[in-house]
Amino acid sequence: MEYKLPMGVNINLETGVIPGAKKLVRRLSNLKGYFQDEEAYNELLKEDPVVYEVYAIEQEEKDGDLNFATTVLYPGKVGKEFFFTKGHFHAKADRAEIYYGIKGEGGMLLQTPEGKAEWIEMGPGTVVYVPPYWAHRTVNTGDEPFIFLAVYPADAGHDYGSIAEKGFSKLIIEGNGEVKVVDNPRWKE
Ligand code: S6P
Ligand code: ZN
Repeated sequence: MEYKLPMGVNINLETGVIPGAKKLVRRLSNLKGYFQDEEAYNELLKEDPVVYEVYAIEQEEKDGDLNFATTVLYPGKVGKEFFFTKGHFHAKADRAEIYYGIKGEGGMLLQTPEGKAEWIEMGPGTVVYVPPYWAHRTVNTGDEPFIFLAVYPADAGHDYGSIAEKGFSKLIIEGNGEVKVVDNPRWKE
């Protein structure tokens, strides 16, 4: 038996950076078609801001192993919609996940394949359990970077297709200075 070696790393709790992790950057141009307000999207595209960064330590896609990653989700809005991550089901749809809030304010939007949605507010110290089969997207509802850790099975994979095409049945928007969860007018079952 060849044993893998254990390791410990320190997450920078101010920046979200994990030393030695693989870094992924998602700019607004990588989120074409995701936001409701196309005019606001095209206007902001001139600057093409970074919407989020992911620092991931990933293992081979094997049953029983674990990956972990931090996400730094920047504050901002496209029209009234707060900045968010793409959102995905797991390719192996029955794989669950744990999130842990590190810094900033936001929340998680979850959805079953039938379109039943749930919104869970997150701040530093919040643990969110993502059950098997639920798609998940995080949203920054604050005015500083929203940073969190995710721990997920190494063989979970990502299935972005259906969210890219249909979105979530709910939108997280700003209205009168408050965070509102509203129906997505474009949602079709
Ligand atoms: C992976 C986990 C997170 C996200 C990250 C970016 O299963 O849920 O690390 O990958 O927050 O979101 P997305 O939807 O672009 O992968
Ligand atoms: Zn996931």
